[in-house]
Amino acid sequence: MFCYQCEQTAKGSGCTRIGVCGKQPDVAALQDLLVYALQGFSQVAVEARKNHVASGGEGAFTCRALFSTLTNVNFDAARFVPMLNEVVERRESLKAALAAKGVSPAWHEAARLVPAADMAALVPQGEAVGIENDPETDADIKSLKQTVIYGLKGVAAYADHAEILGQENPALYEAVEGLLADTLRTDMDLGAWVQRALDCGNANIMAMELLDAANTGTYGHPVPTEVPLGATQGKAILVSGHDLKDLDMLLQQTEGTGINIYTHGEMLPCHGYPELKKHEHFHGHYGTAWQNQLKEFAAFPGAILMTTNCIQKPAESYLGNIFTTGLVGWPGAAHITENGSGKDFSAVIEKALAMPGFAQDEDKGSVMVGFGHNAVLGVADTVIDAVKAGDIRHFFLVAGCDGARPGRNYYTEFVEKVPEDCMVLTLACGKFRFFDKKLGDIGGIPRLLDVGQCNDAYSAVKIATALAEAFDCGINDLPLSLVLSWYEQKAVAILLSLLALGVKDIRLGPSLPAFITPNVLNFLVEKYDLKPISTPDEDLKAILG
Ligand code: FSO
Ligand code: SF4
Repeated sequence: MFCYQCEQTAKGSGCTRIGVCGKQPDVAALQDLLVYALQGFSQVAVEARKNHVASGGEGAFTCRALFSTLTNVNFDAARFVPMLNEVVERRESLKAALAAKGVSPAWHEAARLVPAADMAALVPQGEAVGIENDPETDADIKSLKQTVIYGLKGVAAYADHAEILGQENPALYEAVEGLLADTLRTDMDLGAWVQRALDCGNANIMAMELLDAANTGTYGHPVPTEVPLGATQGKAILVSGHDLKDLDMLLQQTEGTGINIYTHGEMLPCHGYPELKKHEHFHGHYGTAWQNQLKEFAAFPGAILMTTNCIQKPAESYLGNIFTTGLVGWPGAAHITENGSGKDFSAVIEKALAMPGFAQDEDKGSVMVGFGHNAVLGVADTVIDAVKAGDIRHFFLVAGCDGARPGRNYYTEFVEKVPEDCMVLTLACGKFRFFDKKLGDIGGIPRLLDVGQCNDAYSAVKIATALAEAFDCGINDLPLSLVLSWYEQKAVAILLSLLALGVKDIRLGPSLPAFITPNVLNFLVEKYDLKPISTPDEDLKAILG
């Protein structure tokens, strides 16, 4: 196997024997085969659009399948087989409709792929189309091509979350399929690939905007909300991942059962949504970021529901208590499927009722969430006045993923050292490095504002754009600095979006992507002033002068 799509890749260069994330070689091969099949499928889908052949949900399917290959989503080899077969079924039906219109171009090999009949033969088939066997010889083009593929995995994740809540945009699907089809091309120069990477960033803005509309349209705009960090006596279910609808369904199905619902990791911001927080048994938040789940899940005295990434190999002690749903999967963990009219979480509920629950109340303080674009822009006048009066000197967006590798305490130290006349906006699971710090307020506005999940990066973009408008300047002229941490491919998509918006001077850590070549990095440094993090002191000094 060879995989270098995430930040924790082995030796900073690539996982070759087994993934640091726990991905086995067979899963790696099946993911590569699925991506290859989707590249071919996209070539056919692009042709179908051009020829007005009716779409039967190809875009949504492509996103769903692509999302399943994102880091820490699905580790269950068997789940990839029906997806591969569905790619081929859908592809052949589009081809037949095209042929009926007299359109039968020369399809790329990927668009003619026939998956082998059994697992033993599928794995070598996947290995043959892995990154190492990419016929592309130009290292920089290969680097940008992989950047586009990884960015598209992130776009697909956002599009899938939005689709689950009924929000779709044909222009977004068209962009995803067009870009994925282009990744099969061998006739594009470096400039064209740079453009594709920026196009991927723009597609991601569309996806994030759609997801924002889906989340806020369904559950209301998040409002500032205090979330208890301890526990309350009684039976309990812990929900992790990112999916709001799964949480909503679970909250409804546990109403009146006496079970309290807790969030873990990226589900924390869900407490700010009016239509979710209205449930009295939606108690609070338990634990921190995804990489601490082995310890935190093992100690949780109830059932656990994993709705999306990031799942880690469950310890034996809680394998029987953890349930997966949606695209997330782990071999041996019980999986809850969609049954046509929703999901039936009774197995999770039964498990929670059979488990001890919390014997007593545990008070561990609280944190504030709910500072999405609507809440922050609601106090925009106060913020703008505070900036003009010199009460707020600078804004820092300290955002992105958390992870297991060392070096991430940079972000804790950075936030601790941000001067008191500066605000910190944060989003995604990297916030758990400092989310419970009491940073006080400036003129009644908390200095630490939790904008939401990584899925809410659009909120940060909207806040920055609105501030730039208010000050009649560009985003790069604002007293705003972006200090980002990345781990998986949603972060790649967000970075490409920021570059597409022309945002400069981003600091990125804890290490740079292994799939970026020195030449591509030089280009990013020269054109966008992108830089790796150094030390909190040096970076703060460089930013604040
Ligand atoms: Fe974190 Fe994982 Fe949300 Fe990522 S839980 S690391 S960017 O997959 O999704 O922030
Ligand atoms: Fe390695 Fe990351 Fe790929 Fe997992 S997703 S195999 S850790 S590079």
